[in-house]
Amino acid sequence: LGTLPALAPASGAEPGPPPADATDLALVPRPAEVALQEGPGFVVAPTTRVVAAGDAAPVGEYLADLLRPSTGFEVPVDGAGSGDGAVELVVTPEPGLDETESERYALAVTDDGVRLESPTAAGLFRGVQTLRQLLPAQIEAGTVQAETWSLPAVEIADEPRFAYRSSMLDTARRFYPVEDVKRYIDQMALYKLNTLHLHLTDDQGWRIVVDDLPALTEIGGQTQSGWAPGTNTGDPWFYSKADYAEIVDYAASRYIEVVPEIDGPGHTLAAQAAIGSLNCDGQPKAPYYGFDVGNPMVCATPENAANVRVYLEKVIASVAAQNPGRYLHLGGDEVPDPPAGWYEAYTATANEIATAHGKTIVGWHQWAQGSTLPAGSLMQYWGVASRNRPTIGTANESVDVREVRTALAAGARLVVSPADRAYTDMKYDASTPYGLQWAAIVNLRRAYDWDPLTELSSTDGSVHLATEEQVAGVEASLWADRAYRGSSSLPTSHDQFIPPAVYTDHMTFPRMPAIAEVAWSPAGRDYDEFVQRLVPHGERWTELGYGWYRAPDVAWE
Ligand code: TNX
Repeated sequence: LGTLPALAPASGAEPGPPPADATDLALVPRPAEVALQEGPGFVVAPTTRVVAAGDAAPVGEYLADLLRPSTGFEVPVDGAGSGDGAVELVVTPEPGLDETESERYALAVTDDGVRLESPTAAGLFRGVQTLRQLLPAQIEAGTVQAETWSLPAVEIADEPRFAYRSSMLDTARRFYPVEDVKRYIDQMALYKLNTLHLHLTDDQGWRIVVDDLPALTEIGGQTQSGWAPGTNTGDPWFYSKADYAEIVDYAASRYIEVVPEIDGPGHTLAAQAAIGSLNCDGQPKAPYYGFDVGNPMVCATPENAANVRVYLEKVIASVAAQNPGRYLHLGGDEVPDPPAGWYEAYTATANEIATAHGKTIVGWHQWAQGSTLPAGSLMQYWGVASRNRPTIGTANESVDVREVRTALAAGARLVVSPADRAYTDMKYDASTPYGLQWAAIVNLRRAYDWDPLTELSSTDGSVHLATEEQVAGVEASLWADRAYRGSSSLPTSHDQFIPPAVYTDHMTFPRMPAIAEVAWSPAGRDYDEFVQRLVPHGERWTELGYGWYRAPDVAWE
C-alpha cells in the first residue's frame, strides 16, 4: 500500500493508518468482491464535486446531502463534466438483467477520484451506502466535524445474493408516527435493504385508510397492544392518505418498495370490531388491545361470502391505490382450527381480488394451504427453524415443513424469516426490557450465523426443501406485541410505553445489519469476521443518534 495523500487534509484529525485488508474497511453487508489498491486513495475536500446526470442525478443529490452537514463542504452536483477529482455516479443500462443483477454496482476509488457505476439508479444507491461506510463514522454527524475525509484506494464489485431484502414494522400492535417510519427506512437503507413490509392491520389496530369503510380507522385507530380504547389523548393511530403517501415516497427515494400487509382471515379483530358483517352474528366485536393470538376469525361461511367479498374488494382497492409497489401481503398466519372451508374461501377471494388489482401475493407460509396460488406468489416462512429442521426428511415432518412443501409445490418462492433467527422482537438475552422469547433468545450470533437454504434443510444437510432459486429473499421482522418496558406482563401504566423509536433502535441494532448481510452477501460468511466489520458501526450509530444495544456478546469499542 502506498503513502497517505499529499493533498492537504481539510482540517483537524490526521487520517488513520491505511487498511490492511478488506475486513478493515468495515463494510456491512460484506461486498461480493473487494480489492484494495496501491496508492493513497482519495480525500473528499472543499472542492469535491458530485458528477451525476439523468437517472443518477437523484442519487447524486442524496450523496451530496449526506456529505454536506458533517464536511461543511458545498458539494455541488453537476449533470456534466469530467470525473477528475470528483465523485462520479453513472447509470449504464444493461438489457436483460434479472432482479439481483440490476442492483449490482462497481465502485472504484483512485487517487484522482471516485467512480461508481451501476445498471440502475437503485444499484447506484446501494453503492453509495458502501461509499458512505468507507468514510469515517463522523460523516454521519449533523454538524461540521474536524476530520480528514479519506477514502482508501479500492475496487469493489458487488451484487446482492437475494432480490427481496426486507424489514418489517408492526404498526398494528404499536403505531409508529410517519417520522419514525422514515427513520426506520433510513436505517434499512444504510444496510442495503430494499423492501419495507408494513404490518398494517391486526387484532389490536387498523392503520390504513379504506374508502367507504371509515369505521376501520375510526375504531381501529384507537387501540394498540396493551393500550385500551379511549385512552389515546393525541392524534389517532392511523396513517391518513397524505401520511401514507409520504411514507411510500420517502421509501422510493431510498429505492425501497413498500409491501403493505392486510392480515386475514385471522388477526382481524380490529376489522371485526368496526364491521359487524364480518362476524357470523352480524354484531361488531369489542375493540381488542390484549396479547392473545388465535382470536376469532372472519366469518367466512358460504352465507357470509358476499360480505367478506365486499370487505376485501374495498380494502384491497384502497390499499392498491395507495401502494404503487408490486406486492400485497395478505397475511394468513395463526388461524387455529378454522371451520371447514373458511380459510379456503377467504384466501380464494383475496387472491382473486388482489390479482385483479395487478398485485403479486405475499402470505405467511400457511397461506398456501388455502387455495390455488397465483403465479409468482411469495410465501414467508416464519417457523422456528431449530424445531422444524430436525423433522425435515423424516416420516414426521412438522406442520410448518409440510406447509412449506405445499407452497413450493404450488410454484411459490420463499421469503425466509425464521422466528428464532430473524424475528427482531425476540429478546437478545433474559435482561432485554422489551419483546418476547417464544421462538428463542436471539443474540447477535443467532441473528447472523444462519443461511436460508440451510435453515430449510435437514440437520444432516441431506434433504433440502428449497433451491437457491426458490428463495426470493430474507426478512427481519420486528413485531411489536410488547413494545414496552416490563414485557412479561400487561402494562399497568402508560409510562411503560417507551417512544416507538426507542424500541425499534434497541431491537434493530445490532441485529438488523446482521440479517441484512444474510440477505445481501454471498454464502460462506464467518461470524467472527462479521463482528470485526460491525464493531466500528457502533460509532456510526452513535453519530446518527440511534439508541443501539451494546450486545454483551461483542467487544464494542
Ligand atoms: C407470531 S409471526 C405472529 C405475530 C406475533 C409474533 C410475535 C406471525 C406470522 N404471527 O402475530 O406478533 O409471533 O413474535
